[in-house]
Amino acid sequence: MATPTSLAPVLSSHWDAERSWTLATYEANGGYAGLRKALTQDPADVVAAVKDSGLRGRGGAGFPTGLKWSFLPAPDGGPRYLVVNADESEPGTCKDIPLMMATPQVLIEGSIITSYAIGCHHAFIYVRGEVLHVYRRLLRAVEEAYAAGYLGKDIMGSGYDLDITVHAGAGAYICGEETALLDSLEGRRGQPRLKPPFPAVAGLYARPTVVNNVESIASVPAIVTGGSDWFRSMGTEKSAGFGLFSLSGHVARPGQYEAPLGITLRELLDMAGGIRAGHELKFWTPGGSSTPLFTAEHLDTPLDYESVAAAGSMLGTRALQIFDDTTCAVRAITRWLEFYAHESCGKCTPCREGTYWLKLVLRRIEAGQGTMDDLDVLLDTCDNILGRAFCALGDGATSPVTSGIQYFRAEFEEHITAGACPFDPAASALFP
Ligand code: L3W
Repeated sequence: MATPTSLAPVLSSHWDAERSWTLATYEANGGYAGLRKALTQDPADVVAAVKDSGLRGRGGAGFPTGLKWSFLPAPDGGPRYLVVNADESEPGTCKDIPLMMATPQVLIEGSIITSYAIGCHHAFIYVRGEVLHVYRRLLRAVEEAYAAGYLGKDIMGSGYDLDITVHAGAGAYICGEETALLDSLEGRRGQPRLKPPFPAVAGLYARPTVVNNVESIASVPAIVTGGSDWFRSMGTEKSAGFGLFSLSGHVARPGQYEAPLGITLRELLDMAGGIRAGHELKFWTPGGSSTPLFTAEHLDTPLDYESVAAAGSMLGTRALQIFDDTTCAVRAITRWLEFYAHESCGKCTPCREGTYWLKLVLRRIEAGQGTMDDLDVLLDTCDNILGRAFCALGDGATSPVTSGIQYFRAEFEEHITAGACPFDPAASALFP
């Protein structure tokens, strides 16, 4: 874990401490000071502090966190819920899982503060099914928090009660979509629901529910202790604070880098030891494979929501997958579409059929058996998915295809005219 000199690490401050995941280490590093402070405040003031901080959802969409909390209707005596989306599955995204492994208590502290702020007495952490080690670590951390009086009845003598349930999914990308997650949590097949109503109004068991990403909730304790002005002093005016950037692929030191929003890939690469020795950057994803590709011309694009959008992509989950000049763009895009076609939940036709056909046509081109018309078929298929799919999965699947053809049309055409892939897969070593 590395951090630029301009920012003292916050979320990752003691990831390297011995047994960082224990409650004792967390408390020794200032853990639970935020909860202690929050419990002396009016819940509405905690909501206001998070709203003023400018924190935006770290799960991909960047929706203002405090604003989402304030959408909950006035209490009516019935239950309301917090559901933490820990279903990290977006290709390239690897920040929530390391965070939960290193410091699960910060997620629990953030969940308690958030629950207190929104008047919730039962919170859920929905964790991706494949990551059993994370599930076990969270279960143990929740047990420790109960034993220390941070969870259960009359938390720290405040009169406030909260239970947390950790739930493991069955391993489906679609369950990272907030309403599919809620269906899965209720015991149904995970498929997205029509919105509106948004979960804030009718979520888990049709009750008002806040669904937030792990990193968003883990940022809350620091905002409560440090204050909203401190948080706003980092990042940019509209993209405040810091975040975890996951660098993977052809980079000397892949990993998670905590940095203020607005940092550039060039600066992040300086921290990560640069591109693989002897090679040049070819293309990269700013926010996971669901976000349009960037190339070397975007090395100095500030990685904040506005600048990335202005340059034609999305900040998404800050999953920076880096590919050098040995990588076949067609192969990489085909691999991603194989993923989306496999993970499409099948509920809507544009996504179910569209991702399947994109995969088939891409495989054909990659194998040197495509025709020039296939490029039009790809773009036309994307056109019939984008904005027509039931949820963001379909839209996201089109991003690598349309941006890939935009930047690498000549490479697609070369596969067709040469009747073979011009790249040696062993040289890239990422997509054997
Ligand atoms: C109440 C309103 N609530 C919006 C809430 C809404 C949700 C949040 C954002 O997709 C993106 C997607 C992926 N009243 C509201 C309201 N809300 N209006 O605000 O909503 P939305 O629809 O903008 O986005 P989303 O459906 O949450 C998320 C992109 O993230 N992404 C995904 C990564 C995947 C993972 C993973 O691995 N699990 O994170 C990457 O880029 O493509 O565009 O809570 O309810 N009027």
